[in-house]
Amino acid sequence: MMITVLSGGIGGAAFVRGLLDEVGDEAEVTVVGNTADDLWLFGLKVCPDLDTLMYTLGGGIDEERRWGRSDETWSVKEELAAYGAQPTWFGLGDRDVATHLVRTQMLQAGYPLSDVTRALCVRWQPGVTLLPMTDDRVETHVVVENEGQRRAIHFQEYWVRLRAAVPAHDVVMIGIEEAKPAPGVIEAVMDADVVLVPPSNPVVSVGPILAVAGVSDALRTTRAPVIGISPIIAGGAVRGMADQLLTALGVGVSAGAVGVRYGARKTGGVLDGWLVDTGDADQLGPLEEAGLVARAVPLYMSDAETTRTLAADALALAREVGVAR
Ligand code: FO1
Repeated sequence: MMITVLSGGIGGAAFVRGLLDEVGDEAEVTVVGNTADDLWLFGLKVCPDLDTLMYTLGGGIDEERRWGRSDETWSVKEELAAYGAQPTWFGLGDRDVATHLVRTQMLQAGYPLSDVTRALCVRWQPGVTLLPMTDDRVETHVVVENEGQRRAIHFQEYWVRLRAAVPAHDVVMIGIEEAKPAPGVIEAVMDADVVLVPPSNPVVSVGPILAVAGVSDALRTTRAPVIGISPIIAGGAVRGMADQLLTALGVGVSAGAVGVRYGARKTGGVLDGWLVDTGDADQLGPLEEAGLVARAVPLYMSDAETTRTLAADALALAREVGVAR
């Protein structure tokens, strides 16, 4: 069985780990990773969501932070700060810098990001095929207001330096119009038996993937059932800043509103099914009215067992929808 997952960083990586526990070697899993979080820092290309996926699935992640490397040290960061080098707000770990050095060296030698990602995964053996959504440069910037002046700052500055503590007035994906899907991305959606949209941030993680040319059309036409999982539980984001960003886009911060925003394939959207938390069962009505097959199951991924059960629930809904279609 071929399963394709469209994923951001932390939440998506946790879900995929549970999915791999559930399917074992019964399925080939391809993960299309968001690259709009990426940034150039001190001449190095940092790909936070690809690295979070690679480290989490390859056993190198720091389990506390859920980003960056385990057993990390920060000498490079401290030395940069000693020089007064800006920015100082982004956590560059020494082990993590090695990943960015290898990636940057390969990019400068002319390799596309998809080749670089494949090369890095030779070491980490994540147990999935990890594809960047595109080999082209895309960067999410967030429009904030400062003393009456509106300006766009990189998503990482909004999240890491400002902790999303100021309102976002808009979210823009620089370069998305020119971005082409990376090799294998469209095929991964079209040839899948199941496509899953995990509880990643719908605005800055899944949104960019859907905005890459051809991806949403592939989701609308694939024979595979497409099942999504709400990143919002009881009106709040489980982690990160999805609430601020959904509000910026005028989307309600609820499992129902996010499901309706993705939309049902039968009405031009990208999903067949949508899982909400048991506590949000009141949202099932509007979701069904919007054409989605919606179910309420425990969504909170508190440990390996609950995450594996969530993955099993998503696959069960895929089977139910697959038969129905
Ligand atoms: N998140 C933080 O909250 N603080 C950091 O200093 C930080 C550094 C960092 C370095 C490498 C990397 O791959 C991820 C990093 N993240 C950090 C997470 C990053 O902001 C992610 O893009 C978000 O967590 C959204 O996925």
